[in-house]
Amino acid sequence: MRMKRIACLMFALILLSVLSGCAREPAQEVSASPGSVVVGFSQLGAESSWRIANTASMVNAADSYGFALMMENANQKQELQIKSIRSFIASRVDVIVFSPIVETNWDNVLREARQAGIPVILMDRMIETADDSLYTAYVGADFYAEGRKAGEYLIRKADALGADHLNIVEISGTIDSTPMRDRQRGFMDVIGTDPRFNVIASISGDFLRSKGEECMADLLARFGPEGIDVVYSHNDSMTLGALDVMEQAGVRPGKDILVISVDGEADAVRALKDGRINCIVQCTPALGGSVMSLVQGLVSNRSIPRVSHPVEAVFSDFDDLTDPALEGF
Ligand code: GZL
Repeated sequence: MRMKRIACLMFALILLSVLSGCAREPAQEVSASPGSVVVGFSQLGAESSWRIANTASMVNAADSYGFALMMENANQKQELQIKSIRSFIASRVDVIVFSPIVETNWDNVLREARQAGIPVILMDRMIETADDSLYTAYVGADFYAEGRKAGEYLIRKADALGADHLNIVEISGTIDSTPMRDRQRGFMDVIGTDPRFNVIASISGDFLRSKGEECMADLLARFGPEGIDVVYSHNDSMTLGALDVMEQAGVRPGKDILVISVDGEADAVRALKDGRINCIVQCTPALGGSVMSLVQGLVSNRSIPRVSHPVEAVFSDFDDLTDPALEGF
């Protein structure tokens, strides 16, 4: 019966995605044994190495738990995430997991999930809602702490350099996303009252490498290499784009302009070791194990923690960067 139900679910999902003409990718199901738990997972996109590693973490963890994972990729479109959640509800999955691309406008579809008796786990990003009962748990980084860590590094660096005035430009992530909002808020709460620091611009690169390049080119055109002392970029993909543009302009990133980044992907860690990035605040994509552990708790009728944050570090030019264990994801 269970396998017949999953087969029907798959047919229904494929049919839905064809009929709805939506661009979301049809559900990819991780094979599972009959009678397994079915998890509906809406992933927001594939915008960065972080996101790709995060998806792999979810797929691997579902497989290790023996769960059937119905995964749909929304290609950076909230409306496609909402469609996916509705299709999971129609398919009567056991648990819904999703990474909300932005914080707002989720109440209606999450009320439908609650009405259907399907628990929802937020993975990686939060939602803004007046009704906390719309989701059961959040698994993901403390982005405010990440922003604070970036600010604390900059204060330490300014102290070490004896700098008395630093112009900062911020290349932020997807507007209204939790990491963008909280990495900015945490950073500003640490450096905002220090007279040495002046944030002269903040523009969004949407977590994309290509837009990180565009942002850096725009900032250099507006302020000139001499007018910028620090780049604070909300993820490594945008940072790596910005490094290329700085070097094409004759700037030595990490020396002429300080570079602070977030995530910890392998190419960025290599740039850190090469002195092209000064600080990386770690943001781990490996959330799948924690998510599936909560799913196991839910289907076993155990109580589960409301918020789960991974332990995350900071890597910088104050550290011994020769450690081979420091390699990124
Ligand atoms: C953070 C995650 C962010 C990463 C980016 O948990 O939401 O989205 O920092 C990714 O690389 O695109």
